[in-house]
Amino acid sequence: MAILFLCPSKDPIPWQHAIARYDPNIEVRVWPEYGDPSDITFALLWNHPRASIKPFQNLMAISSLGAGIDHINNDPAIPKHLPIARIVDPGLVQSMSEYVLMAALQLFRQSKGYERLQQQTEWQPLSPRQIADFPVGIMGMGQLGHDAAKKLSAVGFSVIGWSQSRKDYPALSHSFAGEAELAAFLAATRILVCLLPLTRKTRGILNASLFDKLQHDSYLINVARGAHLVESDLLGALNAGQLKGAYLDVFEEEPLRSDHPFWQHPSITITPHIASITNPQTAAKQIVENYHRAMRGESLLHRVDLEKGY
Ligand code: NDP
Ligand code: OXD
Repeated sequence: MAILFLCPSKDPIPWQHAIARYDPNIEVRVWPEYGDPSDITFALLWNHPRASIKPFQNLMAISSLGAGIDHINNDPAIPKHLPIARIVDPGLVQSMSEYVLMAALQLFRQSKGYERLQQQTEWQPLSPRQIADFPVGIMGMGQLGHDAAKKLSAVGFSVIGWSQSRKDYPALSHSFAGEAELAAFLAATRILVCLLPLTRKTRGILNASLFDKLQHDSYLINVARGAHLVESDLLGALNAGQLKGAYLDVFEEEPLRSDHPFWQHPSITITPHIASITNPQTAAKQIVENYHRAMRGESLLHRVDLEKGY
C-alpha cells in the first residue's frame, strides 16, 4: 500500500516530509517513478496529465492537493466510484483572505493610479473615495468566501454574498441565493470577488452580460479559476469603461502566455496563481487521516460531490 504523488508542478519533497511527520510508515511514491502500480492505493492529484491515473487499479480514494477539484472532475479517466476529497485548511483560508483584502484595498484606494503618478514623478492627489461607495460582492460563500467576507467587513467594507443556498452570516449585510437572485446581487456590487468552484454551472459565468449588471465603474477580483472568466468579455468591459479594473490570479491557460493582452493592460493586475497555495505543513495531517480512513473503508474528511462538482 502506498500513496502516489501525481502533481507534476509541485515539489514532492516537502510533502513527503510532512506526511512522514504524521505517519513515517506511509510510503509516498512520486509519479512517474511509481514502481508497481498495483501497490498504489491512494493518490494525491494536482494538474495531473489526463488519463495518467489509468494504471492504478487498486486505488481506494483520491485527494486533490488543493481546495479545487476541477482538475479531477474534468478528467474522464477518473473512476466515478472512487471517493474524492479536497483540502480544507485554515492556512489556505487565511492566505486567500489576505489576498482578497489586499486586492480590494488596492482597487478601492487606486494604487495603480498612484503607481503611474510615481513613475511620472507627479505629486497629484486623486479624488478621495468613501468605502461606503464600494460594496464588495462575493460569489461563493464557502470556506474561502465566508472568511474573506469576515475580514473585508472588519476593515469597513459592506459585504454581500451569493451562493447556491442562503447564508446567515453576520459578516454579510445581505445573502443572495441562486440564479434568480444573481442580478440583484450584481446590482448591489461595486467590487466583485469570484470564489466559486469551477463547475458546469459556473464555467464562463464572468461574462459581458454579468458585467453589464454590475454598478458602473466596478472592479473584478478573480481568484477562483481562469475558466470562470470569458477573457475577451473582460477586455471589452474594461475598454468600454463598464469595468474600471481587474485583479486576476487565475487564467484560462496557465502560465499566461507572454503575448497575452492582459499583461500590458493598464487596468489589470496579474499574479501567477498564488492567492493561496496549499501548505504541506498544515495540510498533510488531513491527507494522512484520509489515507487511513480510505484503507479502513471509512468515509473521507472533506469529501466532494462529483455530481455537484464541488
Ligand atoms: P467551497 O466548496 O467551500 O465553497 C463553494 C461555494 O460556492 C459555496 O458557497 C457554494 O454554494 C457556492 N457555489 C457553488 N456553485 C454555485 C453556483 N452554481 N451558484 C452559486 N453559488 C455556487 O469552496 P472553497 O471556498 O474552499 O473554494 C472555492 C474555490 O476557490 C475553489 O474551488 C478553487 O477553485 C478556488 N481556489 C483558488 C485558489 C487560488 O490560489 N487562486 C486557492 C484555493 C481555492 P453553497 O454554499 O450554497 O453550496
Ligand atoms: C486550490 C488552488 O484550489 O490553489 O487550492 O487553486
